[in-house]
Amino acid sequence: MIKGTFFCIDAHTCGNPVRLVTSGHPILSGSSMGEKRVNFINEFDWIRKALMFEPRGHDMMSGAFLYPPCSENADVSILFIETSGCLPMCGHGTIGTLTAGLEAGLIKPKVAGRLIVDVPAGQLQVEYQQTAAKVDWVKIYNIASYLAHENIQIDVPELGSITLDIAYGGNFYAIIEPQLNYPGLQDWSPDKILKFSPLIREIAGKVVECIHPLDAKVNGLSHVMWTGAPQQPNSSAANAVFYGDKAIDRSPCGTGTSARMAQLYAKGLLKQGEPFVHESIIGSQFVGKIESVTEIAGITAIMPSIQGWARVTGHNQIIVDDEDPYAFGFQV
Ligand code: PYC
Repeated sequence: MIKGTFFCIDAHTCGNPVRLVTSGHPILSGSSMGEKRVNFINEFDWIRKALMFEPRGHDMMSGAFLYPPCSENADVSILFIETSGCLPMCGHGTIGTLTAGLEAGLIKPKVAGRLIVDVPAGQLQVEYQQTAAKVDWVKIYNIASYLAHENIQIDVPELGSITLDIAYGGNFYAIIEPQLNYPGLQDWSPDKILKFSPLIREIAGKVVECIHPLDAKVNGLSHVMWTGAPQQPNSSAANAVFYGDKAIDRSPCGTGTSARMAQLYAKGLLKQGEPFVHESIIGSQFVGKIESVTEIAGITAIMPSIQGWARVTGHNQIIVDDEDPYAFGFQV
């Protein structure tokens, strides 16, 4: 029996996929996107699995649903879906979703060039530039981001001692900078990222607690960022972000860039207003900036912005037939 039919606009943000699902939305309970996200996870996770995992998706697949605004001042809401679950916030996902949604006429901004977007992690202010049918770029004013833990030392089997910081930028990131047992991204293979990241996430996640001080629903160390010297002369730094079970972000990672700027700010290495051009594992770039500095629950936090671009790659109608043994996907 056909359990669901989903029309999707497939796109990528700086190389990382975004599947914007434009029909087949489940009706979600809750008044905020945080509550709707929990309802989706509890009752409709089969949709995420069917659309994200093989054979309809792949290890890096990520996507989103647009919902009506939850707040009076907002234009639209986004629910993120990934192979790893439902992220509270996703930067590349927001840039791709808004680009595809605006180009298809699915989002009607109250003010051209500006949007207010409700996401599970909070509310985003957005600016974008659209020339004729195409969105050239999207700039997200992300939620408050902060350094949560500094100089955590762990022992990683077959790697040895690793020192890392943990910062929040919409998700919690273990940030690993070059050191004795890690020469830097330029001398580190994707195989090593895939091998050591889950171990580091598991070990570090047991050593420290990662809970958002204002919303306990946002918790858990989910992402591992490996940093290094950039390849492009105009980049400030390079990174590769591991998430889910096997994903390495092809984009420079929006929430990761926010977390990284919060970490660098806390260490006195990045100033408010200074452009931070962050390079991904494939050389694509986001431009980040610390727009202002604030405090949440007594913690110094930055208000970051991230600017990037996305392109639509195709339209896709996906059928989930529960007589298909792989209706809800699989992972190898
Ligand atoms: O851009 O925030 C991001 C993101 C998170 C996971 C993959 N991309």
